[in-house]
Amino acid sequence: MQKKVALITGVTGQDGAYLSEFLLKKDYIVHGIKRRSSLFNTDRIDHLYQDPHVENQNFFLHYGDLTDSTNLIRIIQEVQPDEIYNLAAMSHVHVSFETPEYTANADGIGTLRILEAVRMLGLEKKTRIYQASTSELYGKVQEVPQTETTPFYPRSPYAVAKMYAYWITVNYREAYGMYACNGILFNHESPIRGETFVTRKITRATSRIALGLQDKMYLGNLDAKRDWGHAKDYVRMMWMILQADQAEDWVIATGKTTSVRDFVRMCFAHVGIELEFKGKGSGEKGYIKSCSNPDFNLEIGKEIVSVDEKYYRPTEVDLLIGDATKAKEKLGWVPKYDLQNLVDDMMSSDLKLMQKQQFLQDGGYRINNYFE
Ligand code: NDP
Ligand code: GDR
Repeated sequence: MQKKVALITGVTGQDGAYLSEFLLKKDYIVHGIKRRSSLFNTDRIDHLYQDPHVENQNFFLHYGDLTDSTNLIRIIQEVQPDEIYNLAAMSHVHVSFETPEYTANADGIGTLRILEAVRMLGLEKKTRIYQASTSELYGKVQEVPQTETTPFYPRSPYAVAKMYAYWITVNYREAYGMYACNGILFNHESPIRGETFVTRKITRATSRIALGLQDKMYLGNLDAKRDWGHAKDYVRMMWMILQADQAEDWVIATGKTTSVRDFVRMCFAHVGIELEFKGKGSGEKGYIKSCSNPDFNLEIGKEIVSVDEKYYRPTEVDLLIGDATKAKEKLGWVPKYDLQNLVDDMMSSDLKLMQKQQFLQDGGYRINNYFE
């Protein structure tokens, strides 16, 4: 039987890396589009790299960019994919306020470029398309929990761009009979999550503080609540969405919500440190209440979490909690990880990473300690 061919945009990102692994295990031939960068940007997929000179390769990388339709048309024509996973995006909500036009181009029009390339090449009936839609579409709370029928109210240039992408995907499905779906995925994290998203920022900083490499961490809105799942569970769903009989849109979420403050508490609890928060708003601070781990030389009462208003967003999404009943009933969605497993996975990985950094630093090597 012929192997299925998948094309992944955003292959170097968190989801692109896990999805590549997942599809290769399913015996797919996987093609990924990566951006040209001045330094290597393939850390997350280096373990999948194959020497292009060997035979029977099943993982290929192509240079490209969602802002350039010429490369998309060329690559799609060459690859003739059975499935396209459009994961590429300027995916940072806060940064989208700084680069709104670029975000609209890559995240909004980029999706149109993919759909139109498939149509122009006459692949409408062959190629199935997954669009990485997001719980950010719900924005200002209209309904709790959020489902496939909850109205959208985007609150950032990122979310507005993704709203265009959502509807253009629906439109191409309805207009041209294409198999094109939106996965409305709620936040999903992992040990390879980008370092500037809040969960990874917290797991890295917690590990560094515990090891004595950093004094404290600065965060923005501690009251924001998110429905956090594990990226490994979510990429499996991307694939399941494209295997369904009918092209539809799906919410993928855990159904539980947690504040940023409580996420910080859980991370410190992982290393035996109990935190106490005092104060309100931008004056709120987190202090060490107790420490049961004799390996850490930390002072009880020390301030280790502060709020810095520079991390506040001009408009915020206060509360996300998803209802994935449709995916559970129709696709059999059963996540393997809960929030505690996610925290444990991220914390043990970052503790190891920071121990390595500590070792190098002790040996006189300069460590990048740029934190955003
Ligand atoms: P990442 O930020 O980790 O990865 C984004 C990927 O897109 C990277 O490979 C990046 O390349 C690439 N990229 C960015 N801009 C362009 C461009 N102009 N052309 C081509 N490639 C580009 O995101 P995630 O893996 O976390 O998310 C995957 C997708 O899912 C994104 O579309 C995101 O918006 C969406 N999403 C994510 C959720 C989450 O919680 N993770 C939830 C809901 C939706 P490079 O490595 O070079 O930067
Ligand atoms: P989000 O993720 O905006 O939900 O988008 P992020 O982790 O950036 O923020 C989550 C919440 O935490 C608050 N917050 C901070 N955020 C960051 N990044 N840094 C901080 O210091 C900080 N302090 C508090 C934020 O205000 C926010 O409320 C992610 C991305 O992956 C999107 O691409 C995706 O579409 C959505 O999840 C679902």
